[in-house]
Amino acid sequence: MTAVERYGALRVEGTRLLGEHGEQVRLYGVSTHGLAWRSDVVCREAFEALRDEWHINTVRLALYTHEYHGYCTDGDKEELKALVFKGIDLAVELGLYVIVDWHVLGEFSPLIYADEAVKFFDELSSRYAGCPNLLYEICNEPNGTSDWGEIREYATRVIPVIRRNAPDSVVIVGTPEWSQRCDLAAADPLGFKNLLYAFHFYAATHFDNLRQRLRRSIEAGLPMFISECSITEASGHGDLDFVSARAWFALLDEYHLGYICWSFSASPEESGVIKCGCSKLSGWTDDDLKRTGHWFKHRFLSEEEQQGK
Ligand code: IDC
Repeated sequence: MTAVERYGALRVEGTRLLGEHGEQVRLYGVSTHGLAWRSDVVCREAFEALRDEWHINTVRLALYTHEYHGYCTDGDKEELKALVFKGIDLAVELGLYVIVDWHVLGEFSPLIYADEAVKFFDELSSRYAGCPNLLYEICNEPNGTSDWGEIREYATRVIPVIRRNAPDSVVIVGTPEWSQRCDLAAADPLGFKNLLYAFHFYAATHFDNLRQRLRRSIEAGLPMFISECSITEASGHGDLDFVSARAWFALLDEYHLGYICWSFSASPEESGVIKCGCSKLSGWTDDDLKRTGHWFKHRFLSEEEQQGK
């Protein structure tokens, strides 16, 4: 039975993500690198192998807005959109959940491309209205001077557009400082139902003070989702920190938080889980994986044991 057959349409109640029959759901899986950067992983072979060999239940499609042939800069809009649709259609076929990530990063503020976002999410949500597989992530990592007020303004423009077409959809909202200031959102949450707030961590850079911040926000009632994480440094490079990773995942386990690994790619940095030069789209052996790849693959495989399937 696939994850979507099992849990169906998702909803948020309190701090918990629930399936159609009221059971708590943990989403876990991988994010693509920028879709314009390595599009070949958006194919049936890779998604099916991720599901069947790594036992993930969710794929995140990272649509950079600004850099890497960004959707709002020099990217080919139609091509990128077609890739997003292809990724969603594959997820539907394979019973995976799929997150479409409007990858705000280099432009700092989600307001910069808010008009484009409204157009994009309107088209997406009308095309996939009623699709239980799809979650909408409206701004990856606001940063720089972008504060919660700006994100609130942006979210208040974009969420109603999505909800007009897909009233019950789950929407993931980023927070200031690279989706780490969940405390600001917890102090002033948005007035929409079925929201998850994003928190991102890179275990070799982010430690206990941020774990405490995440814990306090959940305890304050904010529903959280880890839409990006790795066990590397925040640069995506550097040494791995297995001790910090263990502490992070103990916290995630305590609250049954969903998480997505950045990134399923052969990018040169350590966070790209596939070794550089490996172009396989399935059947990755241990030799094909970086240490991050080994770690996440084993983590995913242990999810099922934990959940007693
Ligand atoms: C990184 C990519 C890297 C790329 C860079 C561009 O791994 O190849 O050169 O973006 O800025 C994030 C971001 C995510 C980053 C990742 C690792 O959401 O886009 O990817 N990271 O640095 N936040 C914290 C870390």
